[in-house]
Amino acid sequence: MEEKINAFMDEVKARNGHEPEFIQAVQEVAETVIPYIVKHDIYHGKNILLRMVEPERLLSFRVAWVDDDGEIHVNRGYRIQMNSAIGPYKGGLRFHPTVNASVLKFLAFEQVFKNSLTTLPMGGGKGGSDFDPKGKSDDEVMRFCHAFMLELNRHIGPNTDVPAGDIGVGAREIGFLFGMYKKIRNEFTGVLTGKGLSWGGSKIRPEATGYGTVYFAQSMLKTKNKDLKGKNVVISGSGNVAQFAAEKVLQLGGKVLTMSDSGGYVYDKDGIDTDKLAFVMDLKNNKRGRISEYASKYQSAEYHKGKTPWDVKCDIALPCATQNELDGEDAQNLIDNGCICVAEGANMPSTPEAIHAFHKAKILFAPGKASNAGGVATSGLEMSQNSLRISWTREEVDERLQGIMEDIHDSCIEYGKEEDGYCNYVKGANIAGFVKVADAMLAQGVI
Ligand code: NDP
Ligand code: 2IT
Repeated sequence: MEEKINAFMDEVKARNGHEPEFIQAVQEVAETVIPYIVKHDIYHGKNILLRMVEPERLLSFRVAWVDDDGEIHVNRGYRIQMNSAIGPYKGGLRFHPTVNASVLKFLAFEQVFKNSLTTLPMGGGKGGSDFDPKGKSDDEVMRFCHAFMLELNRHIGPNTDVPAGDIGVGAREIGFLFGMYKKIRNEFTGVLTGKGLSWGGSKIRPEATGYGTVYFAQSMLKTKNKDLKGKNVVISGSGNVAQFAAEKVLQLGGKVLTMSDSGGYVYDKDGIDTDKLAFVMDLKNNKRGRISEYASKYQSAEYHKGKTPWDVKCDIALPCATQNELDGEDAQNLIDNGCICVAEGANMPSTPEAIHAFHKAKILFAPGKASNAGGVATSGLEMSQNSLRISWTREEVDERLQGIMEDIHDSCIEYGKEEDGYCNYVKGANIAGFVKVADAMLAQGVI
């Protein structure tokens, strides 16, 4: 088996050798899915995984824009249309200086499996730019978004490809992007998700990724007859996903000890309660400040510059910032400190060494493509509401979100439960996600 996996990976590396994040994401899938393919005649010998690692289309384009001082800047824009076997391409846009083809291909690849897991008819895609929104004025961000959509508009559409937010792309950016799409195409359609509530957005979409991650953690804990009540929770990040993960943890009776950004983390021994979380939301979403300001405001908190929060003793860890933010040593720290459950809010935040350590210690570990799927699932619900030209209540959307997260958990158990009863959620998510897409690809022939 190892030989088969290595042969496959050699081929992937030969074509994509300069793309480490993409190779990392493919390796994890290959290790869990190839053994399944070999055992199932309908998939064996069809090169399905080889077809899945090649994007259906990879677009790269120039984005030129003018700053407030009249200076001209050039950024690179991308859209990776990875797989449309089960629905229109669907996935976020990331604006961050680290964005490149490797990062977006890993995200688009994971998105294919994640979207399949949601049970909704969505293919996988991802896009973005190396543009850095930090330190830019609202007008500069608007001009950049308009310039970006000037090109992107010809490649997307409500039945073709439906982008949304990701790192650096939130409500403000989606508004500017939607405005330009509508202007150029002269149509009001659900071409983006994460829209404002008064112009086609869905209730609960801003909350969905963070809430969904905590719902998933709750389902995992339930298999051990445990819940979130009274549990100490360490969260990384302080953006969209981290904020609403924290909110749901508080609602379910847990205590949030940390939040972070790329500068460092804050540890509040008294816990980040609802009022303090409101401060973080205002700081990050309106003032666009740094998490270090939390420690200046609250005396119960310490700021750890340049550090990640994984050495803080906790029961549950929710990495909600970015890829590869939690390595093997961090994982060992968490395990040694008694952590029983890790649910990824971010995409691929744990390195392969970290995942290996979690599995070895047999603690509950959920990969992002399962536990953070609530965001894109609620995007799928936004698409349905747009098509029907109606909007569901908060309660209706939240109920559907909870149902979808439970279904994803069930799928992981179905395909991931091992002989000793331990659930390998990585294996479960990869195989369950694969099966639906592979069946559709087989039905549609070699294209
Ligand atoms: P935001 O831009 O709202 O927040 C990102 C957070 O992560 C910020 O606190 C940011 O700090 C921190 N961060 C970003 N890059 C780094 C880095 N290199 N090192 C340390 N910290 C970093 O993004 P989201 O909350 O939307 O996204 C967070 C993660 O969740 C990403 O992995 C994303 O792909 C994933 N995700 C998002 C979904 C969504 O619906 N938005 C859905 C599913 C997954 P700083 O401000 O200093 O940059
Ligand atoms: O990684 C993700 O799932 C997202 N950034 C959300 C994608 C979406 O289309 O809502």
